[in-house]
Amino acid sequence: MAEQLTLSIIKPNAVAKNAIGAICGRFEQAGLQIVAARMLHMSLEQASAFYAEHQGKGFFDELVGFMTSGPVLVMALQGEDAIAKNRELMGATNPANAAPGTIRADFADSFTENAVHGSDAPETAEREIGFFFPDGICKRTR
Ligand code: RTP
Ligand code: MG
Repeated sequence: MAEQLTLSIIKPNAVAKNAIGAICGRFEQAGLQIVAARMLHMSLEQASAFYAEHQGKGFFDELVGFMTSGPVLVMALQGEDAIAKNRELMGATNPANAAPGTIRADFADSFTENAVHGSDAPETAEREIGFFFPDGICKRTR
């Protein structure tokens, strides 16, 4: 598998419970490098644009309301097979189904407040990284 980039978001509930360090530690221990990071409190416009693929779905308003409820930490992660590796570390979307030891099993509060976001494909990762880091990232070469 090749070196990849993926976008990670530590969501407002995980930031509020002071879990940034614990979650970033899991990424680093798994060999993912943080190559961009930005803390921000998203506007309704930003969150709606970021989640445009989910517009019209039943959970959209709740999702956007939650994602704008407090600050988030947005990161680009780099590593071997980074997209799948990150999603494995995250666990299932619904924390009730998340395997023990995954980030969502340990830090999620509900289906909506599930602690983290991770890109689901290379094209999505490229769009999502460009969305939050339009000026580029510090991609590692060593
Ligand atoms: P994410 O995009 O956050 O990494 O998570 P995902 O791919 O596993 O889930 P996705 O289907 O893309 O949904 C995006 C986020 O919307 C919320 N959600 N709530 N209550 C519900 O039925 C429901 N379904 C989705 C979650 O916060 C999910 O991560
Ligand atoms: Mg998704």
